[in-house]
Amino acid sequence: MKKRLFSGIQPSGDVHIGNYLGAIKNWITLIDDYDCIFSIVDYHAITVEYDPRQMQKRIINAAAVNIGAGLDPDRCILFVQSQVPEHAELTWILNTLTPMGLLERMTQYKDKSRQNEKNVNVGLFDYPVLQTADILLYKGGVVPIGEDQLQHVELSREIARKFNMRYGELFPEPQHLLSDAPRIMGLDGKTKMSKSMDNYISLIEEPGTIWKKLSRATTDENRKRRDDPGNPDICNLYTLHKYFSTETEIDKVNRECRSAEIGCIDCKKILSDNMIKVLAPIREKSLNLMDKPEEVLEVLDAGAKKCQEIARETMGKVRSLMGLR
Ligand code: AQP
Repeated sequence: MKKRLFSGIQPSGDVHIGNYLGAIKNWITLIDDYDCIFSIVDYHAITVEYDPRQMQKRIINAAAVNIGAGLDPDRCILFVQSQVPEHAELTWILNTLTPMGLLERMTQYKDKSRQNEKNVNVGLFDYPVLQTADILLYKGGVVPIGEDQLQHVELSREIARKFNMRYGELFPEPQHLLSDAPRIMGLDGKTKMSKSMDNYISLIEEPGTIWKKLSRATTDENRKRRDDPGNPDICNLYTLHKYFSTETEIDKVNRECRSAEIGCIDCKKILSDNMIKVLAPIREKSLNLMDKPEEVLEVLDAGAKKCQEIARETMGKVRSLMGLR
C-alpha cells in the first residue's frame, strides 16, 4: 500500500511559477511513490474578497493549468474541495480541539489580515483548521508544500495528535515535504511570489509579457551602472536561472555578471528566452484545456466522487469515536 499524500492549490488567481516550482512540479514526480490526492481548495479562496462570477472560471483554469503542467489525472485524484462537504464538517469538529492562541500565531493569518484590513473574517482565522481537515479527511500522511505553508502543516500535526489522544487513534500526523524551490520570491525580489500580489509570472503568461515583466524585475540593487560588477548571490533573477537555464548558462551568467561582462538586461534576456521555452508546452496544453471546460469538469467530478466516498468513511469513524450519531 502506498502512503496517502494530500495537497491543494487555491483558485485565487493565476497559477504562477512560484506555485509550479514550489509545489506542482514536485506533485508530478511524487505521483509515482504516493497515493496522491490534489484539491482545488475553493473554500480557502473565499476567505478573502473575490468576485463570485469569476470563481468557476478560476477553478477550471487552476485545474487546467495543473493538468497542463503535467499532473496526470489518470494517476492521481484531482477534485474541488467544496464538492465534498465533509471538509467543512470535520473543520467544525477540529475547531473544538484547536486553541485560539495557536491560530493567533499563524504568520499567514497576520499577513493576510494586514492585506485585507476591511475583511478580517473568522474564515481567514480558521484557514489552518480547514487545511488540517483537508489533509486528515483523507488520512494524508505526506503534504508537499512551499515553505509558506510549513507552520500550517506543523499545526495539523498538533491537531491530529490531540484528536487521537482524546478520542482514539485515527489520524496520521502529517509530514511536510518541501521541493528544491521552497520559496520563490516575487519580481520585486522582496516578497514571496503570490497570486494576490502584482509580483508574479503566470504559467500561461504570453511570451511578450514574460519579457516585459522580467525586464522590469529587481536584480542586485547595489549594481547601479552597467559597468559595476554584480553579485548573483543576492539577485533574485539569478535564482530563477537555476530553474530555467542550463548548467552552462548558469555558470556563464554567474561569471560574467561578477566581472561586468554582461549587464542585467543581458542576464534577463537569457532568462526570458529560457523561461518562454520551458513554459511554452505548459501554456499550450493549459490553454487548450481551458477551451474545453467540460473535459476539465469531467475530471473534477470523477475526482470528487472518489473523495466523497473516502470522506464519508472517515467521518463515520470520527462520529463513532466521538459518540455522535
Ligand atoms: N512563492 C512561492 N514559492 C514556493 N511555493 C509557493 N507556493 C505558493 N507560493 C509559493 C506553494 O504553492 C502551493 C499552492 O499555494 P496556494 O494556492 O494554496 O496559496 P498560497 O500559498 O497562499 O499561494 P499564493 O500564490 O501566495 O496565493 P494567494 O496570493 O492567493 O495567497 C502551496 O503548497 C504553496 O506553499
